[in-house]
Amino acid sequence: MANPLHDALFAPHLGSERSFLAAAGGAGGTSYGEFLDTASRLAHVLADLGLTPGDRLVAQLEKSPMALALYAASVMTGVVYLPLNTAYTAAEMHYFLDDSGARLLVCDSGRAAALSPIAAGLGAKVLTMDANGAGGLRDLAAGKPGGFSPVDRGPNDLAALLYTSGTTGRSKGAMLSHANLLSNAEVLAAEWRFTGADVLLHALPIFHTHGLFVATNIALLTGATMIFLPRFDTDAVIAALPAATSMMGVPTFYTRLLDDPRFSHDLVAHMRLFTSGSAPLAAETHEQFQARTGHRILERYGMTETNMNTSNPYDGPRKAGTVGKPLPGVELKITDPETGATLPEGEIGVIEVRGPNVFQGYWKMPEKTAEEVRADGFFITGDLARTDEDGYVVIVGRAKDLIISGGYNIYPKEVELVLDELPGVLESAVIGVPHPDFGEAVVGILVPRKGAVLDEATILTEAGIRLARFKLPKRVVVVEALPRNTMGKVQKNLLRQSYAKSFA
Ligand code: MLC
Ligand code: AMP
Repeated sequence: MANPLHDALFAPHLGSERSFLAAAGGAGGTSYGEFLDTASRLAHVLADLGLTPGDRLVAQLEKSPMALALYAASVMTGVVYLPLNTAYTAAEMHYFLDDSGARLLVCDSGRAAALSPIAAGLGAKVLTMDANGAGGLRDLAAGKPGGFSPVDRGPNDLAALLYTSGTTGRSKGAMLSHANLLSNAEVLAAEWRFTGADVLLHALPIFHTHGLFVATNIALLTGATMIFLPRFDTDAVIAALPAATSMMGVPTFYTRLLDDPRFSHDLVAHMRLFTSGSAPLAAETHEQFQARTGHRILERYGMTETNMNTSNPYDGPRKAGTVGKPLPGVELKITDPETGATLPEGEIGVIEVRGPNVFQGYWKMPEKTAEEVRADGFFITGDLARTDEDGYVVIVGRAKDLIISGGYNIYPKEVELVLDELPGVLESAVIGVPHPDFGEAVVGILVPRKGAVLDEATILTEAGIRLARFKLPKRVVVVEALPRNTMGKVQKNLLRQSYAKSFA
């Protein structure tokens, strides 16, 4: 019998009293044994509800040890775990529940009234779980035994389905297998020298690859402890740093810390490692960080579809403005976007990657998979880059029309589709512009219908019924017409130039 993720991440820790999820001071919290005991009880609930291997479980949950245990329970039962951003609206949730064919939705009790009718209409059961773990799911779990025999799974069986927004405005479910997740955790743990002595400060959300897989799977694999903060809060992170050895963050974490005078050399002198990813880390931030703390942030590059692809070295030079070299086992090439031919060193093209980390394709979208994964297994990332003289990858832009704000991806098309439907709006263009806190921020440029008067507050309120708050424009501009080229295509580059200083 085998279950790759269970065998590598959970089995070694069954019954262990070692600390897994620590409170802010680095002590107390949940031991490995307690965590796996909870996960086993949850696994019994899932099995008793009739969920079978391959069924999808949607979790829209505040970050908590119980929410993390639900991921572990899904692995144990072979159920495919599908975590979703707590910011998603009911309309967005409808899409994910429907597209994934979810059998079970687990959500906060405060959201159950809004989501239950949607789930019921789609044939999914609903159970509640609050930030403190309380709710219908825990009540059911309380009566179950603490051990669970994991369901047999092969390396290519799915462990998770993570939705990632798409150019067309329709999100795609990236199918991630046991082997995809485990191979990446093994490589990263070794490359970044994680051991059971590490205390990882975890302030990321757990509904994305970064917080759920990169951070959590490495900790589980190596027996490390995580200081498990509910979210990134500068005060809480500064209070927790003295007990930590390492931290993983998006660039906004680091710019916020650098803005705080309490974030000093002495505060982090004992730290072993800071990593950054999910969005570009400005070379300036990297240098400021070193000047303040003496540490060089280790920047790496990944994607939902591929897990992590490249990393700056633990021991060698960590070059600001680069994402390092391909990880062991990952093949990377820079290709001509038109022809797919591999380009010589130094030329700018699209990053393509192949390896055990690369996903199994998009859920129920074979045509999308075929567009983005070549027959020989290389995945076309849509990121534009070149390699430098040492083979380090320098990301210079994106071939895809994507905005990355505070580490969250927003496809302009999805926002434009919602804006275009609002009363009084003739058409819209959504762009990303530089933002001091989020790296990039969404700006919506709207053209009113003849005679209509558009008001920013009303636009945002109405769009907010459909779209998660992080996708909403941070600024709305009303113009008479959008700039177009001779083919009639909106010239977003001109708009980006015009509004580049919106948040300067
Ligand atoms: C929150 N808001 C955002 C936002 N986060 N707006 C744009 N972009 C974001 N990322 C909204 C809030 O709803 C609020 O709106 C307003 O902005 C101010 O919120 P805040 O209190 O300042 O935000 P905060 O809660 O502090 O969150 C900011 C953050 C968070 C950066 C800490 O977004 C975060 O943890 N990001 C990490 C994302 C992540 O893990 N990405 C990994 C993806 S995996 P209003 O209207 O209510 O005032 C991946 C692959 C890889 O990319 O390589 O890792
Ligand atoms: P997601 O779809 O949320 O997984 O986001 C993946 C995208 O984030 C990649 O395609 C890149 O565009 C971007 N990304 C991740 N890490 C980095 C990085 N270190 N530097 C620049 N962009 C990054």
